Amino acid sequence: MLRFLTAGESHGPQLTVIVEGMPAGISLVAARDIDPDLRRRQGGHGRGKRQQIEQDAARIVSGVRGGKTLGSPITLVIANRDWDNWQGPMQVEPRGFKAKRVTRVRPGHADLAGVLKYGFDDARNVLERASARETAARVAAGAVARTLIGALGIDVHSCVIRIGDVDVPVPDGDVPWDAVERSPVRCADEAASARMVAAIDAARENGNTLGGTAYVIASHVPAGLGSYVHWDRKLDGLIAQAMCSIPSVKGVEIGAAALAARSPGSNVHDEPRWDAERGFHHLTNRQGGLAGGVTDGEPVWALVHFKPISTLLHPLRSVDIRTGAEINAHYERSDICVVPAGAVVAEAMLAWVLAAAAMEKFGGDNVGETRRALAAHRRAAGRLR
Ligand code: EPS
Repeated sequence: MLRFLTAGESHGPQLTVIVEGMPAGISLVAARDIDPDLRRRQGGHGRGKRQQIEQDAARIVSGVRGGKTLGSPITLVIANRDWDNWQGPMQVEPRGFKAKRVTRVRPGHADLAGVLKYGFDDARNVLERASARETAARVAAGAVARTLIGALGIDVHSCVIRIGDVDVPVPDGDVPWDAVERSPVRCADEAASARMVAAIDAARENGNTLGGTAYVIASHVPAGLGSYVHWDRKLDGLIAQAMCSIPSVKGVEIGAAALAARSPGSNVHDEPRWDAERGFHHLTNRQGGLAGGVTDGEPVWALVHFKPISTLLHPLRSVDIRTGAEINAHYERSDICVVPAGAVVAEAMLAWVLAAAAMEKFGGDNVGETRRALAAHRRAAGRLR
């Protein structure tokens, strides 16, 4: 079973990730396979001052020898450079500790819900872990997963299709991924990119924040990942869970879900065909590569909707949890828009879910075994019954 665990507070000394269940024999080099994704997560127009402090890089401290995975747990460490500025309020030891309490909880953030859950009198106990800083650890785990699915021929990409009220159509067909990577907002359309940048700048001027929508797609996914036999093995459900676990995400569409909801069935469902060259395939892919919770052999794609970031320079009104008085919410600093970065996190989560599903179906202690099981499956799946 492939699984990962992250640990670390936003302003603590480091983030730690343990990835367990990776087969042996996969080439894994942090500077080549993980750090580029960490840098992509830090980017995007609309990021705040924290990203100017951090230069995220992963240090592998277990599970890899001579550049190859060993099959043992892989531990990754990402240092928080901002720790230098927070050693007092984030001190681990009790002696001399003085908390600077956060009591003016921020609307839209986990502050109040977390305080109520854990019985805290200081929202910093919540926001340190609820911070989107944790997504750096997930992107690192996703990058490890990407080396596994990459070895199986699957690739994962993302782009931004909406920021605030600026949008482009949902891609159908090939996206120019180079153009996406060059865009400051990860949008392939240059004119729309410029409008999105302008919208973010206007929000910054107004002390406001913006949300939007990311498109995420995995290609060359074999048919048969996931299962229809139990609700908690359905891969569309697992993808939705993974996406909704990303901070700021409030909605996920698998394939053209919103369009399907307002269309007659004859315009929605994907007709299958068979030919000797491609085997079974579909004429369209509106179901996002998933039927009954099982991959159908088409690319898996989803739309991920992000709400605007919660911390506002011109704060909303809130409550002080000490006094009950109505007051402006707490402000330290914040991003204006995280949708471009969020798209990179969504990519990591999709890579992860597919890697876990591939390991469940194909298994293998060594990636050669995994590859051989996949090749046998692909041959069998292409044949007429
Ligand atoms: C983030 C780190 C955080 C925030 C942001 C994203 O760092 P800091 O709180 O020190 O500025 O910049 O997270 C949030 C706004 C949030 O609400 O979680 C990161 O590394 O992505």
